[in-house]
Amino acid sequence: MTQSPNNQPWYILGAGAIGCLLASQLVKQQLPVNLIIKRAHTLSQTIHYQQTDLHFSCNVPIVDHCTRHHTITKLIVTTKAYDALPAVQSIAHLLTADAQIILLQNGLGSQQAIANTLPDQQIAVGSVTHGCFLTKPFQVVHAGLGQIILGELSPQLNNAKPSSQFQQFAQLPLDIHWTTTPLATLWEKVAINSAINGLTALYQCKNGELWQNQGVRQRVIALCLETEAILKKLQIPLSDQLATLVKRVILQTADNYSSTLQDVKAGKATELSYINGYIIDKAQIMGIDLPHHQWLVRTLKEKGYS
Ligand code: KPL
Repeated sequence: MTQSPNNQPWYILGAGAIGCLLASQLVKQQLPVNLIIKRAHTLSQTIHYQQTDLHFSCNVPIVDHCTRHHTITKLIVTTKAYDALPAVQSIAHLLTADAQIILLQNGLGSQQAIANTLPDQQIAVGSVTHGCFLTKPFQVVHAGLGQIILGELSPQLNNAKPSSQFQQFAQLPLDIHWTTTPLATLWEKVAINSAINGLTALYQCKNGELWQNQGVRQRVIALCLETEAILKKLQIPLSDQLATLVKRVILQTADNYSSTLQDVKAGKATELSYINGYIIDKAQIMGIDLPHHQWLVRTLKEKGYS
């Protein structure tokens, strides 16, 4: 029996906080979903979702990434940026030629690398601002309601509305918005993160502390000015002056530990190569030095954070 595209299951690659959040929301909408896990030892996994005093648990089938018994037409990739390309390559043999793929990585660079290896599939890229974390594997706390801004990567598919399977995803109750300029959205997030994340890792501080110390605040502003100059050259618009956007995010997330500081504390690799590193690479192609970004990346490397 052939399944209609709407009934075909979603597959999620990456069982971190965002992967578990999405899996739980798909199950809640009674949409079939599988989690793809390397060297899976179990056939299903219970995901616990918590948002303040709302709790629920759901069971999600687990698929090993080496399986040959599945055909994937709907894929969501929620791995770290540096894991995204190898993870997608590891399941590429399961993807149909018309598969629809949603990439939700931080930073920029990984999305284009995946699109280059999958020229036929339809790819949407997105930026997630929901605050969530795992208390244990598969136990996700949805601590801050945010948004997902999503759009198709391929310019000829620049529709104002999401196409078929993307529409199903866009209906999840996660304040999902569709854009025709997803790269500008991702660039704005990269620009903001590039002035916050690395500095919080360097000074081992909460986001809000970056604005409290005058010397550190000046570093934030210097990073913003360098990034803004590059974005101007690339003709990528921002919704406001970068320092204003960054100050707003710092104050709104004052009590947060940035994802980069959390990675450093957990002894994991950071995604800074896809944030500050991406901006430095773009500048280098144009023959421009970015002394503040370069200093930040170099100083973090000297401390052993990459
Ligand atoms: O996106 C973030 C991150 O930590 O990666 C911010 C907005 C800085 C919130 O912590």
